[in-house]
Amino acid sequence: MEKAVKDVADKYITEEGMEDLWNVWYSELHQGVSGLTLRVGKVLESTESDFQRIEVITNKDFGKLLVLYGSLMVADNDNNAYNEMLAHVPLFVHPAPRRVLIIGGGDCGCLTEMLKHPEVEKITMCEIDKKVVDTAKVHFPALTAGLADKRAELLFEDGKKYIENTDEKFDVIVADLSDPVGPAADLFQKPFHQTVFDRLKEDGIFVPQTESPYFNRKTVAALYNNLSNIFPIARLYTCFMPIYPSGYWSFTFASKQYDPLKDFDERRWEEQRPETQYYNGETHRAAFALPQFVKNMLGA
Ligand code: SPD
Repeated sequence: MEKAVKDVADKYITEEGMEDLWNVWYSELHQGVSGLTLRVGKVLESTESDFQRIEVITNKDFGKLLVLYGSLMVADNDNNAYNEMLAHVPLFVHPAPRRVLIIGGGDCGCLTEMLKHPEVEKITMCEIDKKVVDTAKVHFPALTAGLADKRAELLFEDGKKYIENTDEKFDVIVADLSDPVGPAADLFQKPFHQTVFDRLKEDGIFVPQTESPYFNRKTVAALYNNLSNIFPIARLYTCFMPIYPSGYWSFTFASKQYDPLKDFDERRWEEQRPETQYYNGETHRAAFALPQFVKNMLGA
């Protein structure tokens, strides 16, 4: 008998270091050369809708994460900045935001945030992909809580068709979109923005998410340029979102009358103080202070 075999002959046989070999990583590349990597705890969903792949995974730092077409959308521990800045910035500037439209918004986080405003009488959310909302209801109940509010109307249809065909006029419209790819791409184009302008009341405000000022420079600049050509007031603002490319994200405040700083109703915010994690009077103002490289990019 060889010596190695003799040594283990009467021992309990086990292989050290194989107790837990789960070593699954989520990796999202930005333009193929750099990106964000997360160690996956569990894969809770992996499916496809008529429009896109849908995944829900878990990670120790971020909790549950929703991934659409391989791109991180929301996480338990990283959604507040995006949803709150998209929701509260226009709603604390408009003096009477009664009628609101959300284009997209499938995880419902923005809807739930906007419903914290008592002035809001009705919010229509027009989302093309019912499966995203159904998935969010199962895995992100805190984000979808607003669906139980009588003021929320949920439509499953193409936001572009909806806005082209509705006769309604809105005080505030937000575009809570994924990225300018696939079915959402039309919602980043100038003709859509012109239709949004036409569907706003005479003092209406439009806020779309406008991508990363670092990784999506051309897109950010083109969106800003288009919106500046349509709306009398267009101001870019930003927030910190670790799960999005570069962690630095932008929105554009496009408005017929109101200025996001001069007309910010800070007193109303002080009185109401909806429960938030990121938004407050200071972050509202600070979000419009832009680094020089972003100003240069916008020609602002
Ligand atoms: N690349 C990810 C960009 C996501 C921006 N919008 C997310 C919408 C979540 N409601």
